Amino acid sequence: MKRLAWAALACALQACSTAPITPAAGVQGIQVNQVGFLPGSAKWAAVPETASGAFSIVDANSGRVAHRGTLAPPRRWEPAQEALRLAEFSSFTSPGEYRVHVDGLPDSPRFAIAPDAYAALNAAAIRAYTYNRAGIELAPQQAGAWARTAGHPDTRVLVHASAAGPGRPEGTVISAPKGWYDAGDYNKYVVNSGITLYTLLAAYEHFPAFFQQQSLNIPESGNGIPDVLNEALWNLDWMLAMQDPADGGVYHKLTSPGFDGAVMPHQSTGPRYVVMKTTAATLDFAAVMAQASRVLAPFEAQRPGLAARMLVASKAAWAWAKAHPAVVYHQPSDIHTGGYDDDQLGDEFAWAAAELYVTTRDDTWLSALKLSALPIDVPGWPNVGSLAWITLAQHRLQLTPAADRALIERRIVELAAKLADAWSASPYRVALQNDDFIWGSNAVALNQALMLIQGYRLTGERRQLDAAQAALDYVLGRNATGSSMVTGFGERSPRHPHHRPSEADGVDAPVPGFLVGGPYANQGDTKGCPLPYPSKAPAKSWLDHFCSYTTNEVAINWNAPLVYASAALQVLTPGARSARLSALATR
Ligand SMILES: [Ca+2]
Ligand SMILES: [Ca+2]
Repeated sequence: MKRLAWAALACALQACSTAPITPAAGVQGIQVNQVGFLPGSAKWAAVPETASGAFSIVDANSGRVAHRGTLAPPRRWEPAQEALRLAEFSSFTSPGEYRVHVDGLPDSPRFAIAPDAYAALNAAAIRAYTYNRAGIELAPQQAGAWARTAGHPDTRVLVHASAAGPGRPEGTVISAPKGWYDAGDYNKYVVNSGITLYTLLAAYEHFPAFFQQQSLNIPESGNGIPDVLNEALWNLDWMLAMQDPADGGVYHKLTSPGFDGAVMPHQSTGPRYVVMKTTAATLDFAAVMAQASRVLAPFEAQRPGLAARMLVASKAAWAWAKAHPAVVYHQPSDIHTGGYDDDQLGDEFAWAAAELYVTTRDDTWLSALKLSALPIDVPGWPNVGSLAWITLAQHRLQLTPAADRALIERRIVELAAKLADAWSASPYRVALQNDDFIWGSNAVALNQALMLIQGYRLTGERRQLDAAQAALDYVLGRNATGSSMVTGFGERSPRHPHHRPSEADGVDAPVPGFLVGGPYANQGDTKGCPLPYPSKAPAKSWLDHFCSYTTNEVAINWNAPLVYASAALQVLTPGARSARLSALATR
């Protein structure tokens, strides 16, 4: 996600005018999660209001009717500016491949009911990070059609004037290899890495058994470290190099001066810079390194000394931030890439303190946390206070006596209840409201799921799990665009994401496993796009075209809650396969 307007740059390039367009739809079809459901999932579809009163679930291959139900009365869902009727079939649990049928309408896209319904989705959502790795060749045996040459070794990176210090004057050459391309561009940003790594590491910390049995066919597979952690390490290793060893401060980003055109990574060869140390980047670094030190401690044999080094790095970063508590990012005049500027830093201080506290069990950090004054809400890259709450709740049974465990549980449960209420009241059965259709709205839905799942893990209240399921349904096709929002998943899914490798690789299908940003009410890129949005309705403001960087870009922080939610629902949803993993999950 970028705050910069890069329409002019992205769409002045030839790439905007070439690709064929999947009609994005003024969809009047049946909307359903196109990946599908676990047998025990709550199951909903949405049907246009004109439909008759009955629906059926039909076998996708034979056409045989497998289940019959009655449509709920039509209700208007404001974000889509239309009325729909809901079809609930939660009681139907037979594994198979199905479509929703309503007389007079085309059948819905195909979906599955399967005990491992989200296993492939989860694997692909993690492998999307592998595809976005800097500094590595992707071999055909691992990357298939999307194999590519290495780009951006980042072993000779220049210290920008804004980042110069006594030990490293402007122009000093440093090495900061590996890391993930942040989004559809080829730059690497510490702030957005913060919430991204947090969410991936939390997924592992909360559901270790699920990830321990997963093999992703990535370059490190089989090395004794679960692959989700191997993938996280690719970016953690880069981040360690973003800290100035002289003072503990952390550079805000590693970037080209401007955005590249639609080229492959190895074709982007200009100079790269580390730019400006900031308080936000340094605190996000401190938080993630304290968390990673804890999560990676069991893998001392594979990475000797790493966990200890991360904790030292975290404390050094904290010390720099305390001494420089309000250094906000200001874009230098010769740098034009993403800003990720954030001038509200209380949440970053709290999150870093929480991770240091849980990892060290030292009450000094608990005092620094100022817990009673810390708000809780649906998180996003500039709004990370909730990550502190999640970590404290996860470790609530091991905290020191000074911690207010009741407060920690209450705050999580209050937010989850509020979100579940919004889901219950929604005519469309999603927690999203009209003003949630911001840049990256699909990740808003999934971060709502993240918080609902935390509530469910504390209360066991089924409606909190079902509301989280609804958020996953939403990004997988039960939405007003009628399309899945994850590349490669669903009969209708994004074909032209704002993702340079997908645009430039000559492969018809986009790189799979990426969540696109999704509907954005402001439709901020219309000037650069050769075709109009299908509707003014907030929930339909999505364009499956490379030009639409505000609705069809990919980003590491958006995929992370997809990884979390798909794993959590696979593990926590009552049912045969999940029960075993649920018993093994840390509660
Ligand atoms: Ca903030
Ligand atoms: Ca392509």
